[in-house]
Amino acid sequence: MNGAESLVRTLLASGIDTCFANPGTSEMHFVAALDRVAGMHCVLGLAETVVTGCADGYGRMAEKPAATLLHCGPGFANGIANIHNARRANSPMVNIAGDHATYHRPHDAPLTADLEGLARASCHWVRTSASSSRVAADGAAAVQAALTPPGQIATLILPADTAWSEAEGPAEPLPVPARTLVAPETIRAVAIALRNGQPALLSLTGHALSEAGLRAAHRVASVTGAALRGPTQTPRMARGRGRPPVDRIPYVIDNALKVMAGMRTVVLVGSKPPTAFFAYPGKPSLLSPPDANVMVLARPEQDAVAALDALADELGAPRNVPIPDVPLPDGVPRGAFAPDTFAALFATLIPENAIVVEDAVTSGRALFAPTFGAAPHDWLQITGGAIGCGFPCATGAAIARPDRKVVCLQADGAGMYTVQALWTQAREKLDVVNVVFANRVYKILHGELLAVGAKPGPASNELFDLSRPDIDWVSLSHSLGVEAVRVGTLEAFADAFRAASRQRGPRLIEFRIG
Ligand SMILES: Cc1ncc(C[n+]2csc(CCOP(=O)(O)OP(=O)(O)O)c2C)c(N)n1
Repeated sequence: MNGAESLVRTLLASGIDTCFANPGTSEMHFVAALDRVAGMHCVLGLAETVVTGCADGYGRMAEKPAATLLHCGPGFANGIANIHNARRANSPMVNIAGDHATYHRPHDAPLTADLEGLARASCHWVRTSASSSRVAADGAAAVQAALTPPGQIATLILPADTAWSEAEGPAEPLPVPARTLVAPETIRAVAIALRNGQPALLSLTGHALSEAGLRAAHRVASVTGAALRGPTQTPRMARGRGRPPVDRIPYVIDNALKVMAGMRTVVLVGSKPPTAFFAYPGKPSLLSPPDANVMVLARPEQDAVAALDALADELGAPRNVPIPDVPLPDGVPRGAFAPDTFAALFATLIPENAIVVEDAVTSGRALFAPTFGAAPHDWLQITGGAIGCGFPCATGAAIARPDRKVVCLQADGAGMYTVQALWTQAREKLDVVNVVFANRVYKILHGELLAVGAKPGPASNELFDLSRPDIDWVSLSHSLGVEAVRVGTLEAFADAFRAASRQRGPRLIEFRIG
């Protein structure tokens, strides 16, 4: 058996059965090993940023890593933006990055690059296999690193000769550390701070946004009056009817500051101190009032759910606190697209148990509160601000959970970064309804220009405008194998969305705005 086969067998033994790939010559022995060993679902992505975005969505929904197969430094570099989003989501991921044979590197052939440097800059764990006999053990260590709480990006670099030379055999899976428990004195200290009755906010992320985590946080809120907030961009959150209605910290800094204003205690539950997305002249970076007491209940790698429940017990909260019924917005919105009327409509359309993946930028701003009363669903957002996460993340989520409907809400500018993922959805016959908000402009950047104190002019108009030519999403989608329709009103959208949801398989709805 060669090193590549020892690695494929090790990955399978460690529970990895899905590989998102865009291979090249240095990965040929890995591909040949995939031919010899049954059990790996191999999924082709037509750009590395699609491959890594798929692995992100997969990791968030499967709660275990997929492997990616990437080609040398340039291929890895193409994948970094969505590795970055995955890292911010604490998605588990194992990248197998093929590279030149060890003896070929000194000759500086065209694809030679500082692959290890690129990987170190973007991943939690990086190792270059030194020999074919090490590959299997390195593979097992990579999976262990990826599964180490709260979830990590591991990259194993595989020089071609370590893949094709003789190896002894696969390695056994390595033990995965459990989430550590929060110390009782930390829980008591937070309870004391919350008992003083002054305005407090719990900033939740990671598995604190699971249904169990949100229910535990809801118990804490019921006896302390503390506000609950998720991050501006949530990795995955259990939402809808029967789940505590928790909003996120707004993106727009003035709105975020309003949410945080007057807070005397801010409790971090798996999260970092709430921070503005960008610096704006004359505005603070940190969103909590400067004199607030910022306390850590649980670090990201700790068991935040157990900590929240222990905190609720310490505070004497009842075990079961009823979740308020949040009514759906009144009326059936009609007419042209607007973020708030779309949100009110979408709340009535979310399929039961759907996975909603959102990279909708300005079109998605108003979606959270109106959908509190929607059918139960999970919501995944672009976590690292590197736009172009939606299509691939939805693709990976659909592969992880073929039993659930996936809805991808995608802004058009962001969508053009990774539109190739639609082809993978068609190839894999995935059950995804893609909605593209075709406003034909980088709308957010007009607001950002003003927010940093600059003025619009010919250059900004030219650089933010996506028309001339208009992108024809229906033709584009058809050419990639996904049936598509165009709508221009909310009522037409509702009809198209219901029709798409009734069928299995990928669909795209272009919502023409303006
Ligand atoms: C990888 C990456 N490149 C560039 C940007 C800067 N950027 C932020 S939003 C944006 C445009 C978003 O436009 P669109 O997706 O059409 O959404 P809209 O603003 O129209 O709602 C750009 C280019 C970014 N965030 N990430």
